[in-house]
Amino acid sequence: MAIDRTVELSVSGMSCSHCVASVKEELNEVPGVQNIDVILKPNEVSKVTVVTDTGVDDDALRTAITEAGYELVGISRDA
Ligand SMILES: [Cu+2]
Repeated sequence: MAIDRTVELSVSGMSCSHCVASVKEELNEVPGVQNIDVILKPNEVSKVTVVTDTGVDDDALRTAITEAGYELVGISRDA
């Protein structure tokens, strides 16, 4: 049985649907990422929730956000 886990990313610098698409595109390339949900808060800190059933590396998530052109300002995980 797969255990879903979620990782919540706080991302600054996102302002429109194109930003959302860029972030999703980069995160989709990170190994272990199953699903991505974005709550866009233009010019504030947006919430990006990543679902994984295998676990995912924080540094890989950070790199993906940076490559999309935004800044990862926080990571929190379920227990
Ligand atoms: Cu944009």
